Amino acid sequence: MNTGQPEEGQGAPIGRRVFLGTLGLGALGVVTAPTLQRGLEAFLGSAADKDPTGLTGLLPNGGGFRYYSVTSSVPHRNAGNYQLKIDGLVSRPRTYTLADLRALPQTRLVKDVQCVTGWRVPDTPFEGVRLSALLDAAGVKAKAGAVRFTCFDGAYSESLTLDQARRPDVLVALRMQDKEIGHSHGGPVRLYVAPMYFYKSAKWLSGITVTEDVEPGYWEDRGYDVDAWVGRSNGRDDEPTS
Ligand SMILES: Nc1nc2c(c(=O)[nH]1)N[C@H]1C(S)=C(S)[C@@H](COP(=O)(O)O)O[C@H]1N2
Ligand SMILES: [Mo]
Repeated sequence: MNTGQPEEGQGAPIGRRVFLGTLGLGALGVVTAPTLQRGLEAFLGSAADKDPTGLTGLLPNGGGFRYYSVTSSVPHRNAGNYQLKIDGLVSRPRTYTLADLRALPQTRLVKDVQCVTGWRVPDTPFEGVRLSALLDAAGVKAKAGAVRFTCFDGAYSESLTLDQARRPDVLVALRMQDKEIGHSHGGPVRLYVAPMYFYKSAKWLSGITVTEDVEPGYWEDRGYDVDAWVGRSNGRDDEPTS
C-alpha cells in the first residue's frame, strides 16, 4: 500500500462516495463505490497474478479503467445534440457542436492515466482539440486568471489556472484509446489534463467558463488538491506545488 495516498478510512480528506456504473454489474450498479470497488480490486489483486489480461475484462469499464460518476445517471449526448459552451471573461463567447470540434486541428497524446486512488492505465491515447486553441479563439480578457469546467451530468466541475489550461498537453478530447469516447468514459467530449490525476479530466464536458480566480471543483471541495500534478500532490510531496 502506498503511503500518503488518499484512501477511504485511512486519512482521506473526505471519503469519495461515487456510484459504480451499471455496466456489466446488473443489480449491483447502484451500490456506492468505495466498498464494492475495493472488493473488486482486492479480488483482482490476488487473482490478477495468475491471469491479468483475462481479468481486466471483468472490470466495469474494461482495460483497467474504473467507471466513475458522482451522479447515479447521466443523460446521453451525441453528434445531434451535444453542445460545448465557452463563455465568461472572453470577447467571443461561442457554442461548439461536435462537428465544429471535429473540424478543428486534432492533437494525439499517449500517456499513463493515473487515478488518485491508486489505479493506473499505461500508454492511453487521447485525441482532441487543444484547450489553448479554444481559449485563443474565444479571446481571453486581460483580467482572466482561471478556467472552470462544467458537465452535463449536472453535478461535476473542475478548474485550472489559465497557465495550466494553456499547456499543450491539455485537450478537449473527442477520442480515447483510438475510438470515439463512449458514454461511460465521458463521451462524446471530456476534458483531458495529461499531467494531473484523472479527476481533473472532467467527463461529459459541456461548459468552459473563463473566470478571474480558480473555483475549486467537485473533488476539490471535498479535500483533494486543486493543483493535482501526478506524484506531487494530494499529500505525496512535502513541497508545495506550483
Ligand atoms: N463528470 C465527471 N467527470 C469525472 C468524474 C466524475 O465522477 N464525473 N470522476 C473523475 C475521476 S475521479 C476519474 S478517476 C475519472 C474516471 O474516468 P473513467 O470513468 O473514464 O475511468 O473521471 C474523472 N472525471
Ligand atoms: Mo479518480
